[in-house]
Amino acid sequence: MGIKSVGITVTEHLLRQQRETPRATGAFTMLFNELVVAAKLIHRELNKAGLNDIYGFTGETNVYGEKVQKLDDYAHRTLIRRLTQAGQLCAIASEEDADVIEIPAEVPRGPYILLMDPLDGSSNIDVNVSVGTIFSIYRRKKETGPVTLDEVLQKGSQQVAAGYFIYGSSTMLVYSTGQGVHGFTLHPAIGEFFLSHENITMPARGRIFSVNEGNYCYWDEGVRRYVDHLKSPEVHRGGPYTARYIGSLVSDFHRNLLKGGIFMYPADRKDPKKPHGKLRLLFEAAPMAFVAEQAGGAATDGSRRILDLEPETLHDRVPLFVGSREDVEEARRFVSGQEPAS
Ligand code: P6P
Repeated sequence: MGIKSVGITVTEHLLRQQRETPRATGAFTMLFNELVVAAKLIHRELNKAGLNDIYGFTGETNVYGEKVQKLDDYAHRTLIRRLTQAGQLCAIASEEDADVIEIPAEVPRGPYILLMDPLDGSSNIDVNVSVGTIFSIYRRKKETGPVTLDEVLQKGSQQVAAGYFIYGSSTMLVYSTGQGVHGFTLHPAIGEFFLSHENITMPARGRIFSVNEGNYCYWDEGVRRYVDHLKSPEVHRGGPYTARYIGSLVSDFHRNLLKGGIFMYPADRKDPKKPHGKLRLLFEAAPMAFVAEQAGGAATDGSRRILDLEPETLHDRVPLFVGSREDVEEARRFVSGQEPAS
């Protein structure tokens, strides 16, 4: 993209990328524009959440047995409604639904599959902490016919696009289609996302680590030694890293994307039903890994590259170490036991 493009809208940005993509039909641009509309609607509801009865719970529980926040449900339904009418999808999978949502045959369909976490970090809504929508877009493997589960269970390296909306002090979109990572900020009075962070690159090494140390006693030895290392006075001769943990993946990831550092959700022995940690491969780890790598960072499960992992089920959980590539590599050495005990 030649001329300095800070300040263009996300639609203009998409159209420029479309013009530079051989055989592009505009289907992806149409799909993405509906994703943006859905995010604007979610932004609006979130910003008045304290003023109507949209706080709190629906009384239902999701596939993970977690209580469903009313705003979770609103975000889920809004995304499905808007993305379905885009006419470019053949299937949607949501962290909030146990099974793949197939687009009805009578609705215009397309070659894309959307995977989403409609409102990640929603347990923070009632205490006014930033939350986000995480999305991942794949192309189906077959040309026609009903979508099969194996078409949805693709490796993260097959993503056509991935990114997130973060509803914070401002609402931002950060996304990549494999041509770098770009950030757009919503101008609420105009209702447009304007390019504000072109070609985001993550520092090779940071000085921030993000992890829930409340799980320390449940971690494996290598993870404990790594976190102890980051807190020790001599680490990298610069003294201890800074601890920053919001408890909202999109917020913790976004800060580290811009400033450098590492986010971890290691496997832990806290819940025998979740031996691989809490985060979901398809709905959280893979899209964040795609963005991180496109920004020059890295993402592993402690040893393997996240984008190489073959999903076995729609709701696979996976340990996640994501952020500055030198930090992620150092974590891998500790977790694998290659780093000598100090
Ligand atoms: P914990 C939010 O529920 C979430 O899925 C991520 O956004 C966040 O990083 C993580 O869980 C926080 O989990 O166990 O530290 O509260």
